[in-house]
Amino acid sequence: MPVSHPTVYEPLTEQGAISLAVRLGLFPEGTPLACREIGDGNLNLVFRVVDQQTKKGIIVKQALPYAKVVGESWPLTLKRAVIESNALRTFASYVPQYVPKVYYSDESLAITVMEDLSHLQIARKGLIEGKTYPLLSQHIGEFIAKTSFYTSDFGMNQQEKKQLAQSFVNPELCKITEDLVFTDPFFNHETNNFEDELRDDVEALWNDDKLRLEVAKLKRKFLTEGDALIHGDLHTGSIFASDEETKIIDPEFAFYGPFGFDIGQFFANLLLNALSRPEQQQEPLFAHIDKTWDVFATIFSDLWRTHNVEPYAKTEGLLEDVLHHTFIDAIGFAGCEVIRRTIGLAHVADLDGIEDKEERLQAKRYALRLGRSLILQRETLSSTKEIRSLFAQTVLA
Ligand code: SR1
Ligand code: MG
Repeated sequence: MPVSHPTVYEPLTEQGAISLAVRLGLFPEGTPLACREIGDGNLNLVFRVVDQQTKKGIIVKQALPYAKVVGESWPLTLKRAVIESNALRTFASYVPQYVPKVYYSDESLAITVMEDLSHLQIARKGLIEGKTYPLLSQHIGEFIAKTSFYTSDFGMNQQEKKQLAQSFVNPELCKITEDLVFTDPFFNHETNNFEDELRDDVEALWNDDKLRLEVAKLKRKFLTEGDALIHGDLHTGSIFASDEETKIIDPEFAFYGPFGFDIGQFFANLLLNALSRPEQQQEPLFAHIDKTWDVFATIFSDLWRTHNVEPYAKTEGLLEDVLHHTFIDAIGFAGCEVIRRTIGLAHVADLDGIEDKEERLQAKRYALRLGRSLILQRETLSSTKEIRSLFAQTVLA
């Protein structure tokens, strides 16, 4: 019986995802297929279509016209699906080993069909279980260094860079970050979400003029600095990992943004996990922060010296200046992310999953203090190693 296929947008069903996989010829004819919707993120439908005999699968991801985490009252552009598939393809041209393969995309149906990564685990889940993923920071550092260098004015033709930047203009998704990361948590805003017991700590943040000024400076950077094509939402829930492999998923927030943003979000989510662990299990997370920065700075610097297209590249001090500002910004962005994941709209399971209420509240108080210190002291840190003492001071204060 012929199967009809929608050409105008409608949310897929599990059967619809199977039909699509068959139509695309992704499985040999007659393969017994099963499908389940497995999306547990804030925004999209994610279907896994599996060959019941070989257990091999594919992923069909579809954007919904609203934010799933809030409901239909928060409409959201479907264009993010095309941003995501184009970002995955662009990243794959530099670091194919760190992104899922894209098999197909359809802009009008807001669909991306891609490699099934279910042999890996979402890094946030694994970290919460106490895993350490020895290669995680090596891979993330390399991913950020290569994608940001090669899409920047230093690594590609500067006219082509502007065209690429144009194709990644992503105002609606950037606005989510502008609001949820850089604004709402620092004001008494209705999107905030925190326990009554934290009200005094939160109000202290809202009344902190010094902090407000620094967050405003960081927000301005996010709004205005188009250094490179960044992932835009590089938290540990956007990373699949095992002890050997790392894959970065979900770049629907991708746009031309500041070099330090992805690094900062990754740092923040490692720190949020550290806050959920007993002290003696925190070191691997700090070591990941050190390694991410070391790998990023080393690879970025090598590419700068060997592949730079900018006539000023060899000017004494320019690379150091770029790295210095990227570092400071990353620490500041990390502070904003730590705070918003604690009291803003979208939380993280690392903190919310702490079963004991008093321990959970304490971890969240520490998170607020840590976020504040990262933002206010970002220019005083000279290396990631100092994050350990900043963390210890916050927790002991
Ligand atoms: C309404 S979306 C909330 C959050 O989920 C995404 O993963 C981003 O982090 C966004 O800020
Ligand atoms: Mg996401």
